Formats: sequence, C-alpha cells, structure tokens
Amino acid sequence: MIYALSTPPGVSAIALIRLSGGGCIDVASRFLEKKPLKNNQALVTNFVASGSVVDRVVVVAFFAPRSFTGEDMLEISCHGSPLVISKIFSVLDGAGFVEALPGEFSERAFINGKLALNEVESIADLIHSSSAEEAGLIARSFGGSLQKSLYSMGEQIDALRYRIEASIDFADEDLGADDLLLLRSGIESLLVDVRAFVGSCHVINSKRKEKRVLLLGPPNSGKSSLFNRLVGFNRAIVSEKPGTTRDLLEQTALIDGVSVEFLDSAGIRTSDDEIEMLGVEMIKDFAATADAIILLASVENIVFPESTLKDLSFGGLVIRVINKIDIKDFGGLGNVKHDYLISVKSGEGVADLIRGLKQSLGLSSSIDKDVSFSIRERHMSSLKDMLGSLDRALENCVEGSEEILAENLRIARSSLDFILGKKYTDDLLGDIFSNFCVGK
Ligand SMILES: Nc1nc2c(ncn2[C@@H]2O[C@H](COP(=O)(O)OP(=O)(O)OP(=O)(O)O)[C@@H](O)[C@H]2O)c(=O)[nH]1
Ligand SMILES: [Mg+2]
Repeated sequence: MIYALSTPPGVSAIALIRLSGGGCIDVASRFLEKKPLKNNQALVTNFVASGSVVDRVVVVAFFAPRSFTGEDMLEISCHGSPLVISKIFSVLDGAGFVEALPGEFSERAFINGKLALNEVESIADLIHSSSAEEAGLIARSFGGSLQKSLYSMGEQIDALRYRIEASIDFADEDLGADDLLLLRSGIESLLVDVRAFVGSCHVINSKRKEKRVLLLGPPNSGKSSLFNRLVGFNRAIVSEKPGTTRDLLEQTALIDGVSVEFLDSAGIRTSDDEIEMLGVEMIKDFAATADAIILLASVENIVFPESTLKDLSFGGLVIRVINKIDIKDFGGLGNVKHDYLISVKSGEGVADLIRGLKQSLGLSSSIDKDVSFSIRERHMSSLKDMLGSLDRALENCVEGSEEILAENLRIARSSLDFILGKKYTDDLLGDIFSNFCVGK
C-alpha cells in the first residue's frame, strides 16, 4: 500500500492525499469515523488518531478495479496544513503504508492495464505543458481519438499478418496472385493511414526549457514592482527603501498562454552590506541561465549598470527600460539609449514592453494549426520505424519471400507495441516514471 501528497507541499486551503493498494480502503477506514462504502462518492468524516480528531476530511473511495491504478484507492482531502498532513502521514506509516515513488500511481495504472504507456506519458506531458495550446491539444487527445487511431493501425497490421502467416503455416495454401494483390493494397492503405496520422501529430520538445527573464537595475528602480506586474500578483515586496529585495525571487507566469520564468533580483550597486552583496553575487549565477535581461532604471536617476552587465558577460537579449515616467518633474531623458519608457504605477508602456518581450523571445506557440495529436519524440521515432517496415513489406509483395514479408509486418507491429507499452524495457519505464511528480 502506498500513499502520497498529490497537491504541492506547503500551506494551502486543501491538500489531497492519495492511497493505493489492495485493502487500503479498509486499513485507512480504521482512522475514519465513517467508512466509505460506495464507489466514487464523497464522504465527509473525521480522521481520528489515538482517540483525537486530526482533521475533518472528505474521502472518496475507488474500489478495485474501478480506479485509476486498478487497485483499491482512497483519496483524502484534508485542510492544507503541513501539520495535519504530516500527522496523517505518520498514521499511515504506522498502519503499513509506504510513501509512493514519483509516478508510482501511474506506473501501477500501466502495469495493471488501465492505461497504455503513451497515455500515461500524455498525463505527464499535460502536467508539464508549457503553453495553453499544448495543454489543450494533449487534453483533447486523451483516451479517445489518439488511442483509436493507434489501435486501428494495430488491427490492420494483425489482419495482414494473419493472412500471410496462415499461408506460411499451411504450405498447401500458398499465396496466389490475387492474395498478393489484396495484401499489397492492404499495406498501401495502411501506409496512407499511418502517414496521415504522422502528419497530424505535434511532437513535444522535451528538451525545450521555459524562457527565463532576469530583472536587473539600480536599487529602487521598480524591479519588484515590474516583476509583480509581469507575474500578475504581489510576489515580491515593494518599498521605497532601497535594497528591499535581497534574495533572488523566481516565478513562472503565462505570457499569452506561454509560460515564462521571471527572476527579480537585488539592486545592483556596490554595497558594504554583506547580505545585499550575497544577493548580487547570486545574480551572476542566474544571469548565465537567462534568455533575456530587463535592465531597469528610474527617470529620477537614469543609470543602467552597464559595467555589471559586462561583468556578467551575458550573451543574450538585453532590454533597456526606463521606469516611473509618471513622475513629470524629472530632468529629461538626456541621450541615454533605451528600448521602452514605462510607468509600472500608471501601467503606461507596460503592454508594449510585454509585446516586445514576447516577440524577441519568440514566445509564440510552435504548434501547427492542423495538428490533432500531441506525442513524444520516442513515439514519432517508432512511427517512422513502422513506416519503414511497412514500406519494406510492400516491396516484399513484389519480390522477396513470404517469410521476409511476414517478418517485416511483425517488426511493424513491434514498433506500434513499443508506443503502447506492450513491449518495453525496464530502462524505458524507469526513464518515464522517474520524471513524474510524486503523487501522480
Ligand atoms: N512613481 C512611481 N513609483 C514607482 C513606480 N514603480 C515603482 N515605484 C516605486 O518605487 C519604489 C521602489 O520600488 P521597488 O519595486 O521596490 O524597486 P526595486 O527596484 O525592486 O528596489 P530594490 O529591491 O530595493 O532594489 C516603491 O516605492 C514603488 O512604489 C512607477 O512607475 N512610478
Ligand atoms: Mg526589489
């Protein structure tokens, strides 16, 4: 029996703890005032340990095999207090549960035949998708049409194999010219289907990383104010006191449906404050991983820290922005080179800056308009292998032995089975599931 927190750790309104394994509902029910008896139905009850109530929870039981993993499962929604969660965990530990490994629920779902391997991979891709468009594409292909297309290819290959293998097994049933013609047109029509399918697939780039944008500039120039504006909530403390931000703050936000990671940093200046200087040092490490730096200066004192920028030896995009243009009585812009004039306070120019950022970082979605499915590189490579084997099988209809033709069809089927997970290596499973979240 396994358990895991399926919601992110930390303080939250509600936290979801998931359990799976034969008998887990009975065992966990020892700590519930009311026992869940019906499948897939929410029950409000107290979670009680050593005679005292730990929390009032909502539980939903999924009895085997009607659950995600195919085993008995219980979902406990408790209040998102780390103390409550750790108390429930220690109760579960004492009752014979062990903490699940990353992806263990999905791995069990796959092993128990509830999901094909590529479906499990799609769930992970949905969780980690970096754009609204990609997420929509994956969600749309769940379970339905994607699997249907793959299974239909499998059935077509099997029917062809059946025909040729029967003729090999029964020597007196040699394939006649008509049979060969039928086989040939069957392979041709399968090739048309597979090619059309391949053409309607978007391959997820697993190596693609979110773009990172680092905000740099003198103290008080409004970096944290702009950062909050970009990420859409008050993530960073803003104050008129220079040197407010000391740590480096990271926050991912969606810019037109594409996720971008923004980093707010300590103001750049030479300081004898040791803590502030540590923040500045940290910037150097992060600058190396950034795709763009927004250099921010205030109209009150238009200074871009060019020498620091040089020290960072940053090779990416640098956007020079002058902030606080709502302040009217500043001494003029002089001839300082800049890309944008903004006021975070009034909002003026901020939309232009975001538009420019989007364009220079190439943040548009990479998904073609006519694609219907989202798949991984390993699926595409198996589909290409399958096309190769089918092409060879087609040639074998003209020349070559029936055995070689049958072998090529068998290899085509193997490539498809590799996508579905009917054939796999332990390394492949390890690779796939170790990249999952805990609790999924
Ligand atoms: N008038 C005006 N004030 C602004 C604007 N943007 C930020 N401020 C103010 O400038 C002060 C400094 O803002 P922060 O966002 O904390 O600046 P920072 O660059 O993060 O400062 P440090 O973290 O100390 O380096 C705060 O009082 C903000 O309210 C603006 O567009 N106009
Ligand atoms: Mg700040």
